[in-house]
Amino acid sequence: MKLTLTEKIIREHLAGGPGGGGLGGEIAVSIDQTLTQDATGTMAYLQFETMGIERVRAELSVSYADHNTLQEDHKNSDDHRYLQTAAARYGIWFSRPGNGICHQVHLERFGEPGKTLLGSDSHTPTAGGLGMLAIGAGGLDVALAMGGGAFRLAMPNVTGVKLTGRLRSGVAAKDIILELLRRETVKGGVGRVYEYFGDGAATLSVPERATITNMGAELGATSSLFPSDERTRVFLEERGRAASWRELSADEGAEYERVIEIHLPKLVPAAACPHSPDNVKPVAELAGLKVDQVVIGSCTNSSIDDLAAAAEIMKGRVVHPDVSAALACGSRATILAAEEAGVLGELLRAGFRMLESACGPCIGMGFAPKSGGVSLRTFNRNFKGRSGSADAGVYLVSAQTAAAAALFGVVSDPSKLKAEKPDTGAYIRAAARFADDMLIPPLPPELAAGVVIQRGPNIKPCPVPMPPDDAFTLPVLIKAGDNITTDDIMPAGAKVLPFRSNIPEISKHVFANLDPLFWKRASEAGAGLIVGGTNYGQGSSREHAALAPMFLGVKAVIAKSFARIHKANLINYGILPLVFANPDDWNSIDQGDILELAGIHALLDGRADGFPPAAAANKTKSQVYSLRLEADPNDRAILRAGGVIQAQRGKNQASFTSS
Ligand code: MIC
Ligand code: SF4
Repeated sequence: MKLTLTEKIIREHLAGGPGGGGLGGEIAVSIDQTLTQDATGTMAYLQFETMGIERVRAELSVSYADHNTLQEDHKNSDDHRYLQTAAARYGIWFSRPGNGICHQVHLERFGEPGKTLLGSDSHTPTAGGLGMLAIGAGGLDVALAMGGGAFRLAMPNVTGVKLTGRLRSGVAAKDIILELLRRETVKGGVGRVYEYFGDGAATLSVPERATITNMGAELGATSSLFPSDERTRVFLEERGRAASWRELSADEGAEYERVIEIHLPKLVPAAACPHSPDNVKPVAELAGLKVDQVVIGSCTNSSIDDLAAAAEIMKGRVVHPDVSAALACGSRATILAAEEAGVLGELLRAGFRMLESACGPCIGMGFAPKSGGVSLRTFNRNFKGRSGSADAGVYLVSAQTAAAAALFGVVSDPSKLKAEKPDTGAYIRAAARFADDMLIPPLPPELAAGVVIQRGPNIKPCPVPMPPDDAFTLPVLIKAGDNITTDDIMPAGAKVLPFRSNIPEISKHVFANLDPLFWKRASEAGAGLIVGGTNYGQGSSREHAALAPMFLGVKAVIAKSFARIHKANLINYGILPLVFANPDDWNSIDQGDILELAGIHALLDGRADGFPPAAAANKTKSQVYSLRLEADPNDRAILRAGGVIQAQRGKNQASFTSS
C-alpha cells in the first residue's frame, strides 16, 4: 500500500485505534516531544503536578518563556520562576526568556524529521517544515502526553499540495500560504493535514517551509507537513544537528483525499486584509495604501532569511518618516546570525526599532498601532483587536512586502524592487555555537528530586468542573456568529495575559471585546449556555477559552460547527459541545432565551446521539431544536465524569480499588 508521509509517521506512532491499530476513525498516537509556552504552560504544569508523576515520560519536553515577557509587575516574573523550577523538578528543558519564540527555537534546536510533537500552542505544526508530525493542543492534553499518555485525535484526511516551479524574486513563502488561505478559508483545514510535495517544494528552505506549516493553523488544519530532504539536511547541519536528519517522503503514487496545485511562478505578493487571515488580496490591489506601522517578527516570519530579505530592500536607506517599524526576531540564534551577517546592523541603521525576541506585538504585548492605524505585519493572525488597538487594521504580509512598505510609507509591490536573497548559511554556522547558552537542560533525577517549585501569589489552582446533571434549564448568555476566535472568547494582550495562572481573575475578561457585559451577566446567572455559528473557537489552543467559561458556569456551547482544538478543550473541561442538526435553528435563538436540555446522561452513556427534539426546548419561544453530540465513546466518558481530570481520577480510583 502506498502511504502519504502523514500516514507513515502515524503508523510508526500508532498507540491505539479501531480494529486493533488500523487507520481510520479515532486514533491515538504516541508523542515523542512536547512543548509548552509561558501563557499556556503554567496551567499545563499545574495539571502535570496533580498527576503525581516523578519525571516526564516523553523523550523530550521543553518549556519556553516567550509570550508573557512584558513583566509589568511580579506576575509574569513569578510565572517564569514557577516554570523554571517546575522544569528543573520534572526533567524538562527550559528556554529562558529572551531565547526566542517557542516554534522558532524548537525548529532550530529540537525538531526531528519523522518524530511526533505535541505543543500547547496552535502553531506547533511549524515543526512540520522539518518533516515532523507536530500538533497543537490544550495544555491539559500536553500534560497527559508529558505523563506518557498517547494523544487521541480523529484520523485526519490528508490533502496533497503540489508545488511546481520556483517563486519569482520578491514573492515569498508567505505568499504561498496566503494563496492557500484564499482558496481554502479559515475553516477549510478542519480535520485535515496538508502535505506538500513537488519540484516547487524542493526549492524551498526549511524556514520558508516553516512559514507555510506555521500558518496551516490559520486553515484550521490538524497539521501541515513537508518531506525531509537535502534542504532539511542542510538546515540541520548548519545548526550542528546533522545527526538528527533522516530522509522521509510520501510513497510514489500515495493517495491523497485531493490534490491542490500551486504553480509558484504564477504567484504574486499578497496580503491578508483585516480582520481575517483568509481575506487575501494581491498587494498590487492595495498599492498606495498609507501605512503607519510595520513589524517583522512572530513565529511565522522571523528567521534569518526573512531579516536578510528585508535588509536587502532597506540597504543604505531609512524607514519612511510616517512609519514606525520594528523587529522582533524569532530567536536569539537568529539575532546572533543576523549580527554576524551584517543584516541586523543594516536594519537598525535603517531605523527599525529592536523589540525583544518574543511574541510581543503578535499577541498584543506592546507596539500597538495608533488609533485607526494601518499595520503591516509578517504575522499569522489579524483578528480585530488582537494588536491591542481595537480599530486598527492589521495586514499579514511577507518580510519583503513589510520592508517595501517601511521604505515607501505605502503598500508597495516588492517584486518590482529586484532585491536578491543572500546566502546566510555561513552566518548561521558561526552563530550556532552560542545557540544553546540560554537553554537549561533537564537535571539528573537525583538532583531534580530535591528541587523546590516556587509559586507566586498570582498562581491559583486550576478549578475542576463537576459531573453534569441529567437535565438543565439555562439562559443563553451570548449568541455569537461564525468564525468566533478564541481571542474573541478569551482575549490576550498586555492587560489580560498576566492572569493566565489565575482563572477566577481571567474569567472577568471572557468575551470582553465582543460584549463587555458578558462577565457580569454570566456571574449573575450563575450558569448558562453559549450559542455560536460555524467554526466556533478557531485560532489559538488556549484552554482558558474553555476553562474560564466553565468557571463562570457555562455548561454547553451550541454551535453550527467547532474548531478542533477548542472542541477538545471544551470536552476536557466538561463543557458539552453540541451542534445544531439543522443549522437554520441558530437564527431562531436569541440571547436571554431559556433552553431546557434533558437526557444528558443517556447521551453521554452512548444511549443517544442527540437530544430527542422535545427535550431540547426553547422555553422562551416554545420551539424545539434537534442537537447532536459529535463525540467518540472516550470523549463521552470524559464529559460524563465532568472533564478529563475527573475521568483520570475515576480511572485511578478504579485501578486502586481493583488492585
Ligand atoms: C496565539 O498565537 O494566539 C497564541 C497566544 O500563541 C496561542 C496560545 C495562547 O493563547 O497562549 C496559540 O496560538 O495557541
Ligand atoms: Fe507567539 Fe504570535 Fe506565534 Fe502565537 S502566533 S506563538 S503569539 S508569535
